[in-house]
Amino acid sequence: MKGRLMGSVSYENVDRVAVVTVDNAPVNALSQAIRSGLSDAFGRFQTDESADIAVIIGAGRMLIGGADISEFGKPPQSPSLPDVILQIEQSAKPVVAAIHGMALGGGLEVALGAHYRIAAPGTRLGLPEVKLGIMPGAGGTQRMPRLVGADTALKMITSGTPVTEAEALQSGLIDQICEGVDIREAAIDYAQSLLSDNAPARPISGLPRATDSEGVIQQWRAKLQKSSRGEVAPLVAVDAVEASVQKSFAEGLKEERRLFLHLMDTPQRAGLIHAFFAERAVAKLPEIAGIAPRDFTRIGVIGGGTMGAGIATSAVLNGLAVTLVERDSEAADKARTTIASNLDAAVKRGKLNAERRDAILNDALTTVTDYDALSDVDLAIEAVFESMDVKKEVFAKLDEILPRGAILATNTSYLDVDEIAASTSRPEDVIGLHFFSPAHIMKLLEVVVAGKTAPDVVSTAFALAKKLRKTGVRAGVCDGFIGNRILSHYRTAADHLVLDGASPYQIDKALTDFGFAMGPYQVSDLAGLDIGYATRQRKAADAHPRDRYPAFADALYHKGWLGQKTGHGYYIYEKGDRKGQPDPEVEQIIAQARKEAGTSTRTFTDDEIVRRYMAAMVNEGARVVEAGIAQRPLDVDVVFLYGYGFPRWRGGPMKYADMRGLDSILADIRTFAETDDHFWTPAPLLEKLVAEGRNFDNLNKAGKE
Ligand code: T1G
Ligand code: NAD
Repeated sequence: MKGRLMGSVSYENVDRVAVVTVDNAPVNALSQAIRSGLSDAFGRFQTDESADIAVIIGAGRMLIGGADISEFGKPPQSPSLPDVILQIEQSAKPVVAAIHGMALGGGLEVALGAHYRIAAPGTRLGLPEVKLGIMPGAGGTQRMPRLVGADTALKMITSGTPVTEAEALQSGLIDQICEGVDIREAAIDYAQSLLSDNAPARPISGLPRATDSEGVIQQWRAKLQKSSRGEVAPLVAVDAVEASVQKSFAEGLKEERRLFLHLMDTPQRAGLIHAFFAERAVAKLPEIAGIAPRDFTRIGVIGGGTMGAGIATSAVLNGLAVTLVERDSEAADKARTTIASNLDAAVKRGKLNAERRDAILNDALTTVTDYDALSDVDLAIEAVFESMDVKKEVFAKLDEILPRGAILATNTSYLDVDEIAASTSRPEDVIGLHFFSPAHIMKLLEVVVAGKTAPDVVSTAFALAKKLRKTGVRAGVCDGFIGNRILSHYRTAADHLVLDGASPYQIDKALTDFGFAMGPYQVSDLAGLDIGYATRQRKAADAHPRDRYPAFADALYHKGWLGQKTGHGYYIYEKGDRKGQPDPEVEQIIAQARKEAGTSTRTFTDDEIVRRYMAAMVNEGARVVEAGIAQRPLDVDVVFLYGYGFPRWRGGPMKYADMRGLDSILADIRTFAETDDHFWTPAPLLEKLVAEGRNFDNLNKAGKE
C-alpha cells in the first residue's frame, strides 16, 4: 500500500442536505483516514444548523468495498469502525446511505448505521467477511438480523455471497431503488422527500430482536457443521447472530467484537488474506508491465475433444468468436453437440438466456474440418492428442495458414513448448495455454512462457485469461509445468504410502479431512486411470533404478477399471453415484503388489499421511520456485487453490508451509529420508531458507517496495 493515498472524506451542503462523500480509490476502503474523516464529517453535521439530513455516498465506482484489508494484522488505529458507525447511527438528524456499485463488508455495515437506504440499479450488497476468515465486525451481525430477520441475515453472513438491489429491497435491507442511474441526485431527492415527510432518525439498534430465530439458528449451525470442511468463520458468525437474538444490542455488539477479534487471530484468516492478495499478485509481472496485449476477437481451437470443446465453450460464453477445427465431420459435429450441451447447462443455471445461446451457436461458433478457415483468427489454441508428432504436424499447418502477428498456443499438459515453438517459423508467437478440465468451469490457466515467447504474447495470454474470467499464472517450461509437476511428486508419495501399508481409502479420508476437495485416489477415479497409466508409460524410459513402482495401479488399469467412467476404479460406483464405495478386491490387488515388491508394511496415522503428502508437495514446490518455473511461492499457491482443490483457508501449500514452519517441514523430510533417501531429498531452496531463518513469504515480498 506504500505510496497510495489513504483517501479523504468531503462534506458539502446541498439545500439543507449534508452530502458526505467517501473517496478512496479504487474501492473506497475504510482506511484510518476514511474512518476519521467520517467521524469528523458527522461531528460537523450534528452542529451544522444549515443541514437537516445527511447522505453518505461513495466517489467513483461504488459506495464502499469494506474495511481496508491491508491494515489487518497491524495494531488497530482509532477511531474504530464500530465506533464511527455508532456515531452515525446515534445522529439525532436522519442519515441516508446512497448505495451504488457495491456495499461490501464494513461498507454495508456503514449503510446499516444509516437510517434509510437507497440503492442504484446494478448494485451488489454483501457481507463477504467469511471469505477472508473473519465475520462482520462493525455491528453487521447485530443490525442485520434486526432488519431482515435471522434467516436472511445468516444466509448473507455465512455464505458471504452478495445480493442484488432487487433482493435487498424484497428483504427490507434497503428502502428504495432509484430510478435513474445518478445515485447522488436520487439520494438528495430522497433525503428531501424524507425531510418534507418529517421522517425521523431511525436507528436499527432500536428495532426489536429478530423474531424468526426459533430453530433457525440451530438449523444453520447443523447445516454448516456438515458443509464447512474445517472452515471456522461461518460457524463463529452463527454464534454472533445468536447473540443478537439473545442479548441487548450493546451486549450483542460486545460479543461480536470478542468473536471478531478471535477470528482475526486465526491462521485461517492469515491463509485467506494471503489467498486474496496472491490471486491479485499473479498477474503483476514485471515482464509485461506496460506492455499492451495484441487484439483478439476471433479464436481458433484445434481439436474438439474434452479440452477443445471446453475451451471453445469458455470463449463463446465470454464474447469471443470461435472457429473449431476437427479431423472429420463426425468429430466436428460431436464437438458442436458437446458445446451446445455445455451452453444448455449454462442456460439451466441461469447464466445465459436461450436467445443468447441460439445466437452463439448460429453466429459465434463455426465448426469445420478445413484448416483454411483459420486464416483470419487472432489466436489459435491447439488441443489435439498429447503426442509431439501430432502437435508438430498441427503447428506446421497453423504456421502456414495463420496471419502474421497471430498467436499460436498449445494446451499440452506435459510436452516441451520450446520444441513445439522451434518447429515453427515464428517461435516468438508460440505460448502454452494450459487449461484445466472441465475448461469452461475451472478457473485456472497456466500461461507457459517458452524461451522465445514475445512479451506482448505473454501480455495477451493474461488478457485472454481475464476475458475468460480465469486466473492466469505464469509458468516456465518443464515436464508438467507448475501444477502437474508438483502433483506427480506428491502423487508418488501417496503411492509409496499405499505400498507401505496405508489403504487408498484412509489416504483419501485423511486428506479430505485436511480440507482437500478430493483425495488422490478419488481424483484418479475422476480423471480416469488411463491418464496415470499413460504418464507412467511416458516416464518409464527415464525411471531411476531406485524409483518404486505402483504396480497395483497398472493392475487396475489392465482389468479395465478406469474409474468413474467404467463404474469401477479404486472405488465401485453404482449407477448415478459419484461418491463410490471402497472395494475389498482392490485391497487384495494392492496386497498382492506389496508382496511382489517385497515391502514390509506398517500402519500410518492420518497425521503422518498428511505430513508426508504435504512435505512432498512443498519440497517439489520449492524446487519449482528455485528453477524459476514459478516466479514466486505465491504463484504455486494460486495454482493449487484454483486447479487442484487445495483448501483456500490454508492459503495454498507454500503458505501452509510458512505457517507450520519451514524448519518443521524440513525436519519431516529428513526423518522420512532415513528410510528412503532417494525420494526424500530436501530441495536446496528449502534448506537455504531454513538456514537463513527466512520463509516463502519473504520471497514473495522480495523485489517489492
Ligand atoms: N481493502 C484494501 N484493498 C482492497 C480492498 C479492501 N477491502 N478491496 C480491494 N482492494 C484492492 C485490491 O487489492 C486491488 O489492489 C484493488 O483494490 C482493486 O481490487 C469490519 C472486517 C470490491 C469486489 O472482502 O472483493 O469489511 O491489486 O482488483 O475486481 O466487518 O476488490 O490494484 O493493488 O479486486 O473491481 C470486506 C474485498 C472486508 C471486499 C472489487 N470486503 N474486495 O473487485 O477490483 S472486511 C471485502 C473485493 C470488512 C468489517 C470487515 C473486490 C471488489 P491492487 P480488485 P475488482
Ligand atoms: P481428446 O482425446 O478428448 O481430444 C482430442 C481431440 O483432438 C479429438 O477429438 C481428436 O479428434 C482431435 N484431433 C486429433 N488430431 C487432430 C488434428 N490433427 N486436427 C484436428 N483435430 C485433431 O483429448 P483431450 O483430453 O481434450 O486433450 C487434448 C490436449 O489437452 C492434450 O494435449 C492434453 O494433454 C491436454 N490437456 C488435457 C487435459 C485433460 O484433463 N483431459 C487437461 C489439460 C490439458
